[in-house]
Amino acid sequence: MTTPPVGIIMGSQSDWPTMREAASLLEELGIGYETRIVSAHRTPDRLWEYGRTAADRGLQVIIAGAGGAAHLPGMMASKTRVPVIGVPIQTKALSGIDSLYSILQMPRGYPVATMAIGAAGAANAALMAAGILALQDPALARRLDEWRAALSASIPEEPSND
Ligand code: RP5
Repeated sequence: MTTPPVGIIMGSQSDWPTMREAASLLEELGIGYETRIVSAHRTPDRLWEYGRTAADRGLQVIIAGAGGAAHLPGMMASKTRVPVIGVPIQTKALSGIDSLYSILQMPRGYPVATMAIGAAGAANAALMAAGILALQDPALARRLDEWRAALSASIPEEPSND
């Protein structure tokens, strides 16, 4: 089976309602992806194996969502040179601030491109991945430009009372 360009990984099944936002935007833009549950704490061997093989398998971008002590994106970045985009999942206890800080504050040398907390962050992760892939893919670049133009055109010039 050929490897799609994007890997969407998440720490738990409970992250999927958020990470689905990334998956559906990739679909809208015609970008192939795979999905895996990979937990830094509960399945560390799976994390290591995914990171160890990511570049050789042909993955070009990894979108990693995790919540709470959200070590998945950073640990994945430590294991592969494939760019990692981190999505902080909104949490009940601390509203996702815990996830955000866990993902954002990487030490020099192992970056994670950190998105906003929650669904908007997951959607933007897909758009960020699309922008990276579009650098080498003119057809995707056109689709992404069209998507952006359509969003822009959907914003009314004046507020409505309805
Ligand atoms: C993290 O712990 C996951 O990314 C998830 O956001 C959080 C809670 O996981 P569950 O207890 O819902 O499985 O590893």
